Amino acid sequence: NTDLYSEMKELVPEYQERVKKLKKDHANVDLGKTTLDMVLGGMRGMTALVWLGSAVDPDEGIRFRGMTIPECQKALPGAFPGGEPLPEAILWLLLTGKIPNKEQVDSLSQELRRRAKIPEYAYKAIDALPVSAHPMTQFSTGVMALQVESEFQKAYEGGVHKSRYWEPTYEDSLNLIARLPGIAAYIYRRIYKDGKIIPLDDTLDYGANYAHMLGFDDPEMLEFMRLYISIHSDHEGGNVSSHTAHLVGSSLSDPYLAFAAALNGLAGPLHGLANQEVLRWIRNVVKEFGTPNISTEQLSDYIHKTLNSGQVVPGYGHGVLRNTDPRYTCQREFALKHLPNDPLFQLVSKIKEVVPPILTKLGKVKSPWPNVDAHSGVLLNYYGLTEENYYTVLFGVARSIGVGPQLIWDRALGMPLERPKSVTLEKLEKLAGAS
Ligand code: NMX
Ligand code: MLT
Repeated sequence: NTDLYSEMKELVPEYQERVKKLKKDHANVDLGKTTLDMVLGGMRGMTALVWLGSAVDPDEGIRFRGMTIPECQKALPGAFPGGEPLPEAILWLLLTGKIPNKEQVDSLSQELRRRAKIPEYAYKAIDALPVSAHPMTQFSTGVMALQVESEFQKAYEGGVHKSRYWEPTYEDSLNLIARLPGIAAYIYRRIYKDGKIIPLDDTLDYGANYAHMLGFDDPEMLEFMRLYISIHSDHEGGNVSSHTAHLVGSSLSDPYLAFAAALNGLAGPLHGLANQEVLRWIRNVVKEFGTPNISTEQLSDYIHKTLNSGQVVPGYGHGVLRNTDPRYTCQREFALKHLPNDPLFQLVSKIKEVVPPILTKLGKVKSPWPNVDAHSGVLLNYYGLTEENYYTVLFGVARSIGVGPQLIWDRALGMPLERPKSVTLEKLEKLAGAS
């Protein structure tokens, strides 16, 4: 099939059968116990979700449908031979589990462009906010405005049978993914440029078009955007944004409502906002010493100053990873290839040498290594996207490519309302024998 929907139509019954069999024959398989530590510790290590698109190994990092980032870079079609994977290819892979060919990816590119029309009132909803509103607030508002056109909501009101929920969910998810770059670019141009919309270019792929609508046309920047969107798309199901989308979607809220909620989680500094915080932190280092070319001692002093004032070092540590994030590594490789002499890139490399031993010495940080956010800012800055408050919007556009497919599968597989049990503190003390 060159068409994604036809591919899904074939896959859905097969997956439904697999889930039915699991539930029928293996319902009581033990997936590990729940400890008090997990309940008080943000559910770390508790297996509680199924997520089809990707999984994170603590040491090795992300695999998209079983494939590492270097494997994706090799196997997935790019804009040109040897180019970075196209976000459309990642979308196809995450949704179907299959590696698309160039024809399939091109047809999906075209489909996304066809779906990209943004209603006028979505711009107006954003315009109702002051320009000073944080870009993520404007983004979440824009997504809420897009919800007016939800196919799922219409179908539900029209009494659609539950076996067909996935179909309007597919429509909404694809429309949402298609429209996000336009909404996101409008916000950028409204806040930082002349406010004029740059129309979609019918010859460009998804990542390149987003860069183009922001106002960037340097082929290297277009290539970085393809890589950026691909690697930020998915990070299994338990991260705050993905989990939020799944949770909200489980009440049969449509994909727009679920994704707006996900964005509000992504906007937190311990999650997606960290990329903004990283560049701000790096700029503050440069401001403090008057140059990016600083000694290890100076950097070490600055890190201690951050820690002593009760703040985290942004871009370091992770809830699951216990090693350098491969998303950091592939951005580093991109930088080594395209901007090896950039002073801020060199500072980022130095930070990677100095931060981990200091965090390790604290004795409580489970992973002292850099995560994805430690690197993206200096690359964006190099290509002229210097406004760090905007960075989480880019992350948000990318995350729709991971969240959308799972919402489709949630509905196709009849995933139920998510409703875990909570306990009171008194009950917890009683269960622990501490009262
Ligand atoms: N700088 C200073 N302290 C840290 C850091 C860090 N980078 N990372 C963890 N810690 C502290 C953490 O605050 C906690 O302290 P306390 O017990 O006093 O509350 C202690 O170490 C144990 O935390 P962990 O179990 O290692 O980490 P946890 O799983 O709770 O949190 C993060 C994970 C990512 C929230 C945490 O590492 C962090 O705050 N990192 C900096 C912010 C960041 O880069 N976030 C982006 C994550 C990736 N993303 O895009 O979402
Ligand atoms: C993500 O990409 O969502 C972050 O690395 C956070 C996480 O996985 O918890």
